[in-house]
Amino acid sequence: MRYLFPSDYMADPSGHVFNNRLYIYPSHDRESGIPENDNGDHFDMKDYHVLLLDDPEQAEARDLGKILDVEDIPWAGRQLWDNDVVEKNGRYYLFFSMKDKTDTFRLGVAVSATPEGPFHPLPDPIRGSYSIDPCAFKDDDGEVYLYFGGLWGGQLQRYRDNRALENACLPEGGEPSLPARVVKMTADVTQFAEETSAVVITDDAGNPLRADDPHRFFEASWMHKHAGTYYFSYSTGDSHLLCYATSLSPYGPFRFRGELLQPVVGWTTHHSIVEWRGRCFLFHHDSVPSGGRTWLRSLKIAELEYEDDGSLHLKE
Ligand code: FUB
Repeated sequence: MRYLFPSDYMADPSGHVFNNRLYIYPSHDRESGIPENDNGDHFDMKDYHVLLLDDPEQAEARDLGKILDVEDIPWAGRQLWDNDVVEKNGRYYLFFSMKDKTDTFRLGVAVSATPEGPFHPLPDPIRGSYSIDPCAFKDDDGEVYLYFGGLWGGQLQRYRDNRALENACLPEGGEPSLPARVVKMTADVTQFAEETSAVVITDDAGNPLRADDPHRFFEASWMHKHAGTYYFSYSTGDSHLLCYATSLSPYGPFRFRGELLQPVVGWTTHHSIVEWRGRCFLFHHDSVPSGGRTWLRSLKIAELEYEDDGSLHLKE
């Protein structure tokens, strides 16, 4: 494991291979002076940069500069959190989470002709979108799916079955946990093509994970496909693990398979998994270089490997 970009604080790395190069789309952490609280107000980010790796062994990623600024987004309130990028028909679509002017998290789209941006935001958030942490996955047939959702500061507990609740409600103890959401996107990749559905994670017996299970979903969805199997990976939030679950369908249900990363320094843990040049890489973050300040995180890269049964773990 090594740090990828020591000269600035960045987090939530979404890695993608475009044109045989590895682009990383992180959140851009900064010191805003806002005190830490459970709403995550101290994560007060204002722009995105894109980083580039030409080679897996390159010591540090290169910063290609700013690709989107909160001031350019017409519906902006505050807090540019995790983002992700997908290519379709030669155009690049950046999905981002941000609070609107009513302090409600929504998902937005910005478009570019190149993976290096700049990205031009659409005037409104995606219709019917809510919560945070979009992950855009293009399947082999060209369909694009968006996975999203996050608890606590990510506001997922304010919704059930795509409807806003009068009062936010977190499941407790033995109740089924609150799942991430998945949705197919329209052909032009700018709107939901259907109602979003639950990303159900089950134990080996097929029972959905419970709210008190340390492996239940919290935030930071990621999807990748390997040998025909869909791998849904995610952060467990307050138990601070990165876990994964697998399915033969992009909609799941996903069977819990294991832990990918143990708790890191800093409250949040977040990641992406990318296959590149015959190898599999984990991009993630921790708060060691900032002395444990959870809102000032640094990017890391590690290598993963598959076993014959499709299980995935950090390479020794
Ligand atoms: O970076 C802000 C938030 O912290 C992300 O959206 C979460 O996944 C967590 O990493």
